[in-house]
Amino acid sequence: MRVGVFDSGIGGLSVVKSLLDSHAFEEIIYFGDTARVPYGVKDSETIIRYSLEALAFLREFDIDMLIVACNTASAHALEALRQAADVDVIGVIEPGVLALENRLPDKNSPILVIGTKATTASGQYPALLKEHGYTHIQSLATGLLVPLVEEGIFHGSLLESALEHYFSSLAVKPKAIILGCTHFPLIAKAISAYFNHEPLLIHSGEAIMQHLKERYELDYFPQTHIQYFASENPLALEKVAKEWLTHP
Ligand code: DGN
Repeated sequence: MRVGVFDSGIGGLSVVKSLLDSHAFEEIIYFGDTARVPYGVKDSETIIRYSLEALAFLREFDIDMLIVACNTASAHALEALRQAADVDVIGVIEPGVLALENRLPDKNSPILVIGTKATTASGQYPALLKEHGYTHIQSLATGLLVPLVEEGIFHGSLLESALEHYFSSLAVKPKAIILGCTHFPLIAKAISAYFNHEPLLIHSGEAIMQHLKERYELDYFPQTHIQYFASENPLALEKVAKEWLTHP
């Protein structure tokens, strides 16, 4: 299978890591819209327009499936992409909620969803969580964590201050946290350490792979051929890919 993976920038590489670990793909074409990142502060119309342009680019590669490895684009553009595409389009939101349901069946558990401003404003995660019966949902825009990850700050006092800034006023300690932004798996350890009761963390890449395994007959490929494209500064994307794809 040749899969196209699209993100607003480098964040989708955390999803690519899960795709590579699965060995389910013969070929991955990654497109990061690095010239126009972040999508997380843009309005819905713009996010849809950019996402459709990414689809048009990836279509040139004759892809069999599109993975929208960006929570912000999944929250705003999934329907438009599905209408425009002639292949299956998989976003990260539904797989994230289903992964949570598999691992935390108690629907009264307090759930925290963190993401960009645009993802939070869309209300997509809380709406779907409610549809699945969850009753206790807190949703928080934690956009400052995105540039910290992009700066390679995965631990330390600066990150701890940002976590304190966002989480200190939470009314209830979450039993599970949906990492509703592709950057956040890289700081999963720090987030877990902040809440010293070890909440369950839901990671978009792992959730998407679980979702695909349950719905498709996937083959095993010992090697995956991967090509990376960026709308600006591809060398910077390459550098981050080398760092992130070996990140534990
Ligand atoms: N990749 C984006 C997301 O998962 O929401 C985060 C980066 C951004 O566009 N702000």
